[in-house]
Amino acid sequence: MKKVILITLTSILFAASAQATEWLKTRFAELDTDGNGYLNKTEMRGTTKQWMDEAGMAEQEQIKRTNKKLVKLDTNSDGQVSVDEFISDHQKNKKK
Ligand SMILES: [Ca+2]
Ligand SMILES: [Ca+2]
Repeated sequence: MKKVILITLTSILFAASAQATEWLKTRFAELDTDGNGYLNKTEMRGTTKQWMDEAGMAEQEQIKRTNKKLVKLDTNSDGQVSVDEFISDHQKNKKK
């Protein structure tokens, strides 16, 4: 009986994380406006502009923070964020 519960739980968790990955991929595709599979600085702004505007942040501060976020996401330092870098950052955040 215990084993059945464990298997059920594992498949629920797996489904949830697969769904989250799918969601992130969709989100990434929306942000990647030129569709080259990478987010550059301009496209990254699309991820942060709305909430930064809402937070009342000045333009210069917004750009500074966005660039910082890009550097953080860009684990292989090629100046762009790939879909893998994008997804693994979200997974890292979840573990915290
Ligand atoms: Ca792009
Ligand atoms: Ca990169």
